[in-house]
Amino acid sequence: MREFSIFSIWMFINLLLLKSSSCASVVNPCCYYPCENSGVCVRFGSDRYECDCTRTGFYGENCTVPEFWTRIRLMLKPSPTTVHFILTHFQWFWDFVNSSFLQDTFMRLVLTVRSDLIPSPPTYNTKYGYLNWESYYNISYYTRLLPPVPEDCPLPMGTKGKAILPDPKILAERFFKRKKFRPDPQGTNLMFAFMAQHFTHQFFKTDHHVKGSFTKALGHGVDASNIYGDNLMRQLQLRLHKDGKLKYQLVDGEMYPPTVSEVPVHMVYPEGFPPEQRFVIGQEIYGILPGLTMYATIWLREHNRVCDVLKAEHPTWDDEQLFQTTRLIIIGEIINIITEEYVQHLSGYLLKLKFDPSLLFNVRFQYSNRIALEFCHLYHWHPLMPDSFFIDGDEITYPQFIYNTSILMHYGVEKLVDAFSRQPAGQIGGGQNSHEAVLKVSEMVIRESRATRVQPFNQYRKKFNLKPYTSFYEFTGDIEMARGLEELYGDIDALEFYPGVMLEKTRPTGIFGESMVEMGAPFSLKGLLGNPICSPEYWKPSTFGGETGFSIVKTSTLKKLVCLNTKWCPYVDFHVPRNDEEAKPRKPSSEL
Ligand code: ACD
Repeated sequence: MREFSIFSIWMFINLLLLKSSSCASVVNPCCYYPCENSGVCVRFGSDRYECDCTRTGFYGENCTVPEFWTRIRLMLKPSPTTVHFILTHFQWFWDFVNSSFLQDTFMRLVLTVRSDLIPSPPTYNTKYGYLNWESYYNISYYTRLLPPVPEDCPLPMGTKGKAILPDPKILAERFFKRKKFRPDPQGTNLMFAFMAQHFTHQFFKTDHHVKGSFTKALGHGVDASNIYGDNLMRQLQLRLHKDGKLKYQLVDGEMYPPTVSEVPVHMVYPEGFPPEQRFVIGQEIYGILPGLTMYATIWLREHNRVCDVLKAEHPTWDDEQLFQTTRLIIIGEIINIITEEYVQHLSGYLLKLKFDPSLLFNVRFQYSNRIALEFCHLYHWHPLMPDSFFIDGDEITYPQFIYNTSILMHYGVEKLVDAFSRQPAGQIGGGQNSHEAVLKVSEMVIRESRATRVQPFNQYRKKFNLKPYTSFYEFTGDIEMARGLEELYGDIDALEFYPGVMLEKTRPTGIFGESMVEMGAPFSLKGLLGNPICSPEYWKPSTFGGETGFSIVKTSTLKKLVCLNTKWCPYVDFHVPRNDEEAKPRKPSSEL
């Protein structure tokens, strides 16, 4: 009896070992990414898969055969390079378009073509590579466009490339670190760079303490939480509770954010930093750079200015209604400025981009948004940062600039805006343009993308209807960089997502390459127009307190935002001065 049971245990262990070794030799077929054209790979048994091609426009085992209308569409569809060329050339044509009904037609096309690429409702997240309720419902996760690389793949990027991915430190040193400052050929300045940082940190707030790509920004879009705080407790602390306004301090008659001595909320400052210099802002990290504190001050002033405008029209409204309505106006202003000036600038298009939510009222569009991990990663645009900062004739180094709130008080908003609008920012794409002070961030993104098993760059190229690159040389155009990447990654299909969007060859005179635009634009436009204020139910005067508030939203510009809140109007733009007139120094008497 005893012998029998020992034998059976031995047999059982052998069977287990056999089973596990036979499983180990079978590669999960989804690791080969066999399903094309957004087909979904589902594993059956241990070695079989099926591609679900439903509504992809393709059929066949791997969703590779186009249906009739797909074939026609593909034949007629111009390449992204052709579309970009047309949009950035033929001034006479675009002058005509911009002054006719055709502007609306083109703008609608841009919005729909781009946002159709974003799944809505959202799909996967870092924990779930298949659809499920938790991943839809739990908004603490960033969503993802592509599921994670399956855990059981033989290689880190699936089935191609090296068994060990390159050291992020080496990648950063060799391919990201600046050799010599390369200004952006599109003329981007630091006013743009700080706007990018100020604006995006309302919806990119990765919770680094929790594994699995969690975000602290639960609004998943433009909610102005960088101004009002990302939770109700913080918002209530920041509010004056009178006339809808936010708390402030006056210094020489000018409005600045209050300090932690007056408003005890959590802000990130170095240990020992004097409390009277710790500004309190909606976003807890905005004390780090004077450019962010400057924007926080401008938006604080704008909020309180709009409250006065509303109060004059609605003397019966209580603090709450004034606050809430002003917040919606501020959100509208942000979306308008970002669409018509910020994205316009980035695009380099001659088509004049227009913020008009009603363009989508008669097409299929969902008013919701979920921030994606891939969007968060691709938006790490640290090459924008210069070697040092020039303000009013002074050169300021990084150690003098970081966590120095006195810079804002010392120069004032006007001089900072003027200086930042004149100083060129670095070109984002093409590699080797990140200042040493920010190099760690690229390393961090790469590490995080590995921890979250982000699929290879070429898989994302396909997801966004771009041809996958066939060689590193085709990808960078730089023989030395191509050789280096090849040596480290071994296969172009194993190149990671973030190095992919950042190191790709830039378009001629462009701020970045094709992939950044083709992948960034869909996330952006869906996020901007998917905001509830853009829906037919909200987009009407009453939402904004009447025609006055509605008009503030519809006519907002970066220049008005600054100059309605400063004593004199500095040079203010997302582009460095284009001509002698713009380059002329501004004086305190300058008018709007
Ligand atoms: C188009 C318009 C031009 C797009 C040009 C560049 C896009 C590249 C990256 C993203 C750019 C801006 C991001 C702006 C706003 C983000 C809003 C997010 C809201 C949640 O060709 O389509």
